[in-house]
Amino acid sequence: AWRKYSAQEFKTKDEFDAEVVKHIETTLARSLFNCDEAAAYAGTALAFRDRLIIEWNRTQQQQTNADPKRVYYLSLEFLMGRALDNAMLNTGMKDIASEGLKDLGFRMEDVISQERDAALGNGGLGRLAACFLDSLATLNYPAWGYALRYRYGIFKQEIIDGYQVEIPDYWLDFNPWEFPRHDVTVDVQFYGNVRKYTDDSGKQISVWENGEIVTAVAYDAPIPGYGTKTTNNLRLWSSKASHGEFDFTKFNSGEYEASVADQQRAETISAVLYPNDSLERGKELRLKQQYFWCAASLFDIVRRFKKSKKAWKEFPNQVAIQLNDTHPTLAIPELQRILIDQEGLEWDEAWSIVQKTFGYTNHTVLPEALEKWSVPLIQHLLPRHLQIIYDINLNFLQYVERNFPKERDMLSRVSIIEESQPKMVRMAYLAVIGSHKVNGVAELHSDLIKTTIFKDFVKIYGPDKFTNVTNGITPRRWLHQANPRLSELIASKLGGYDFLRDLTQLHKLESYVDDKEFRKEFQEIKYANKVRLAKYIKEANGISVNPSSLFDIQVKRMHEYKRQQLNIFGVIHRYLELKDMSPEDRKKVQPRVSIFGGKAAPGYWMAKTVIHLINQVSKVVNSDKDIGDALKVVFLEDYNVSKAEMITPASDISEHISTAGTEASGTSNMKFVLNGGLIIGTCDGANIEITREVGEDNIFLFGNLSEDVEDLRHHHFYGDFQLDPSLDRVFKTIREGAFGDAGQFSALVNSIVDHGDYYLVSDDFKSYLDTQKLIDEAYKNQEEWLTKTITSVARMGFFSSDRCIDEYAEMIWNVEPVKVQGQE
Ligand code: 26W
Repeated sequence: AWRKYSAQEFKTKDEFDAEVVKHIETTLARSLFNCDEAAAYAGTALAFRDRLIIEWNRTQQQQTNADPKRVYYLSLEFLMGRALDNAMLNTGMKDIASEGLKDLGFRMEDVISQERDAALGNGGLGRLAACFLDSLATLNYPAWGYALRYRYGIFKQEIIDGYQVEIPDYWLDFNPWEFPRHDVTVDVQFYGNVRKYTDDSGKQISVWENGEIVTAVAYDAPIPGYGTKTTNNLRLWSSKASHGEFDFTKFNSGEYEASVADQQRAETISAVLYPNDSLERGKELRLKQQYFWCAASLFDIVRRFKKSKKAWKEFPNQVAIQLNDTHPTLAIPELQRILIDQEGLEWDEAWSIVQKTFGYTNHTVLPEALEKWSVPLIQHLLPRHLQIIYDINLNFLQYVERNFPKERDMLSRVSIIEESQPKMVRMAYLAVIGSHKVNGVAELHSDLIKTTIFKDFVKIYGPDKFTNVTNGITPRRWLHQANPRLSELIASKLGGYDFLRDLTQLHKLESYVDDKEFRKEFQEIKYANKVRLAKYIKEANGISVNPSSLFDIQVKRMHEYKRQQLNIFGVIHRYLELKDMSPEDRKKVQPRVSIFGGKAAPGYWMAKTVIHLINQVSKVVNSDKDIGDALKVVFLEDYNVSKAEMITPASDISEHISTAGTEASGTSNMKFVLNGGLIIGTCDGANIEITREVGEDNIFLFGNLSEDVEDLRHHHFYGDFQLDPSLDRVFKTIREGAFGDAGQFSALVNSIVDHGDYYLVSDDFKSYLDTQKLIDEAYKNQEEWLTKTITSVARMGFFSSDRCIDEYAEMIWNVEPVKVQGQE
């Protein structure tokens, strides 16, 4: 691999070891005589951290001096995973460190696995934000991420007796990657009242007062780019009581307990990541989190802008703020409030600045995931913001009325305020109205939002406000780090690792598709990755799987729309077919391992039922002597980023089988193909663009199209449908108790048989089974399969998050890279 620069590198393994030892003995105050893997990890992390700090300081200084337009990515989630391996690869010094650790008696793999995941996210949206930070730094964009410093990330999942159990993820015991900035604080107000008066010049003034103050403290984490000197900043806000340790007046008047309770209430704001990834529950604490984080971040951004002493109209030329879904939408009324109440701007001038500053990314069309907050709740918590939201709405509706005088019924449809009981604030509408661009995350999804949830807004603003930026993934983590041998093989053919910075270069691999030596190595790497996963399955689940079997993987959050139930019903069908066969015939079938993984939101009973069913099927099938290697079923506990890095390179087929029109994009689909696996998928999200790139012959598509979904649901509604006969048989088997007490699964079965089959499992079942058959046949021809996988890898260049970030920079942010100069 390339080496970064001279000033900050370890020139030899001995130099590295000296640094590690120094940190273990001094920073950690530990003796080398009981240096375990945890200490080796800590020493290594601290040694690399020192390197990052120098780069990070230099980047921030130079960006401050150049004072270019910056990007601020507001996301309630950053699913970062581990940092050490990434830091080693990005600085180009992993090889030296491996040698050094070996001398100290440690294996690099073991040291890396000591680190806890930074699991500050639920799934796709949070991991996308993490990939974006990697690309922003690698492409030298001056960019900051803003989020919350949760004390508890996404819960740890344990499977006990086949059921999901949630364990708190307290991850901050030792985190060398964060730097508390006790001097960088913001006081954030809640509750209180608004006092209005007219000043001497006759101007209406609003003062938000008598609220409760909570202090935000900044914690910063360095984000190194790959092969660049840019190291950007991720700023996480932690909440604490505004009066420090405890309230002395209360303490002195004997209210010691009350003062500690106050402190705990303040700290609760940033205590825990909400584990729902698609259901909005309207909890007050969640709204508090959102405002706390938006207010602290905007104060910070405005403070930085004001240092430059530029005129306010320059603000949108210095600042681009991207809203990752509607979670940070309160930033819109907050900036308007700062500009009019605190900086004294006129409404219209302020509003034009606000609109130019924000961009909004939508990640879902599922109605239950669209955020709405009750008017009484906002009135109580943020009284001034509610007034501003009403004023934004009034101006907007007047504009609509002027421009569409004949469409009176449009007004209630597009109003930010839903006239329900209680009234609700529709956050997505506020985000659309307050932004200059709105984007979806894959072509189909961006088309769908224009024809469904934002249809009226396309008419009001014209189509140019709405655009598409198809998601991407960072090839650094998802190829180079997760699959180092494949990365090395590619580098050996492409003349180095440049493809990691320009993934389109992968196309040159196509000329090696017939190269015998290359094919052999490619296949060996896939096999080795499967052996590694098989070993892990044995350790974690006690199940022996044959690495020569077809590995069929579905890992993602558990959700009805993602249809893990379709997959497991397919597995049961396969099991029944195997049972029907003679032992001789059974020997002829393609052996398969069906692997599942994913968390269910703690209150999502149906998703938990599917986990339970998978585990029950696993128990029955794996212990059935008739079946042997022909079929194994595995549920991997606690799927997370670091496990994904091991699992992804080991797939032959991965499943991306959402009901058409429901998965906005998907990003693991891209990761699997980039690592030499094929897809079984529906015509949904980014699967469609993956098909465009790799070619129809290299993907297994099935099922109904999104344009047919509405009709199909109608048929179900009017009782006009026939349950698929194979699915009927599967249900019969479940009802007979083949997988334990049938009562446990009745709600799941009934959702399809009696309650309209909303996700169209029955409608797609036959097509799914037929396609799985095709896959069994195709896999038997290993040479052809290999050709498909190599060709696909070569055609995945489009899906780098670098391409994606360049599109945002050009179409939405209007920002340019700033090259950081280093001392050579
Ligand atoms: C309000 C509760 C809530 C929390 C999170 C609702 C919705 C979310 C996210 C939008 C869920 C999510 O992660 N969406 C995923 O975003 C990915 C990145 O764009 C897409 O690839 C996935 O298709 C989409 O489901």
